[in-house]
Amino acid sequence: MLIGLVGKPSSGKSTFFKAATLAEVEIASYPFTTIKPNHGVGYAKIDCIEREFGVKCQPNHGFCIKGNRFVPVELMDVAGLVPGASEGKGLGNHFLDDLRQADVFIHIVDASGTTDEEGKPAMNHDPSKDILFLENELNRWFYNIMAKAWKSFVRKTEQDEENFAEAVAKQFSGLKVNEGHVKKVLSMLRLPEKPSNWNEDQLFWFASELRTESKPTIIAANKVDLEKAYANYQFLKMRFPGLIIIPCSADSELALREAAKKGLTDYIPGERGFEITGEVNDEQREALSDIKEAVLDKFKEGTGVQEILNYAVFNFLNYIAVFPVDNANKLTDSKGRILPDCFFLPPGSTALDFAYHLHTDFGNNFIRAIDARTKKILGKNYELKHRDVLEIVTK
Ligand SMILES: Nc1nc2c(ncn2[C@@H]2O[C@H](COP(=O)(O)OP(=O)(O)OP(=O)(O)O)[C@@H](O)[C@H]2O)c(=O)[nH]1
Ligand SMILES: [Mg+2]
Repeated sequence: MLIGLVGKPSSGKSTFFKAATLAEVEIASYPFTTIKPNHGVGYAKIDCIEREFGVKCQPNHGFCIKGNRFVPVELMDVAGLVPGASEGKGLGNHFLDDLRQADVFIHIVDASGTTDEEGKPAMNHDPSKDILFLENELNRWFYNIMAKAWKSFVRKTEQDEENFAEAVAKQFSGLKVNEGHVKKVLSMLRLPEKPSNWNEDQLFWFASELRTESKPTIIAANKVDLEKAYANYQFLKMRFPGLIIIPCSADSELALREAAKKGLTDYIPGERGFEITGEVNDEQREALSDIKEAVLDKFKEGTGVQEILNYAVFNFLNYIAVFPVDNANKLTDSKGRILPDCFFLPPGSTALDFAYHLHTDFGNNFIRAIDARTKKILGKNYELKHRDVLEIVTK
């Protein structure tokens, strides 16, 4: 699963990325700070099962704080996009190709209105313009990729009488488009039956809808700690009722996570409160108190960063988290560690899919799975549930 961060320059993509991953990346107030993409690991937050089972987990990847388990998800931060990027303006949109394999996008919007569409300082910039142009550039990027291959692809598909949805999914699998996406878009658009009869506009609609379907996009209304952002956030929600828009202050989340890492507070990502637990100077105390007042007390989503990541994983992608163990009674792996791993799988995955996810040999030699909660034996077709704990028994 790959989550891609997109947006205009200076909207706060790298700040969001750093807050989520704590990786060292460059952040600055001038446009095009990021040129080469940043890859990193962020975390979706779930209720750990350790309490239910009365044990203390020992995560191999990610971490667990007070029953909150943070499960790794891959994140990518790219260069900013400006209007006309698909025709080569700014840095163009070549770097978007790095995001072909993204399953979901987080569009970081500067909701404070203090930067223009190119990321330069401005006053009262209307952030709804950024949503419109960015969606358009993303769609053009998809369209350009599809248009290049389209004529010969359609000719061949029609000649060989191939199943169209299946053929599109195969041809554009590099964009992580699947048959389900194509079928949904076709039923929505009611385009002429023969794709060779589609005109350019019709192909553009098709490409745009396919982009929206295969890379659903959450809007992070960022910089809500700044003055005008709250009003702009409310306006965006009214202007785009069909979009998921979540208020966010990436900068606050970064400060909170860094303070917690230093042991200055007991902040848990995604929570709305914290206690000061270390030696802080007056300046630090004031900064923390400002964040509490301007962001945490004001928004039910807290700083929004964790809420947005969770929304992407669970609401958009409907992923389920599953814990593998080697011993269903002790909840340990072969080295005796308690609940060391937790993995995300797409909805509808089975016990056999899970076995293959763990290791090809597990899949090939699958005999049965054991549910650690009920100790029931499960067959290969058992459909996984969120927070299942399974032992896979192999030949
Ligand atoms: N007040 C405030 N400032 C923020 C927030 N997030 C980011 N910033 C500031 O916005 C500026 C741009 O942040 P970056 O994270 O570098 O933006 P970017 O989108 O990665 O920019 P490019 O790499 O140039 O595309 C920096 O000065 C950040 O400190 C926020 O939530 N609140
Ligand atoms: Mg950046």
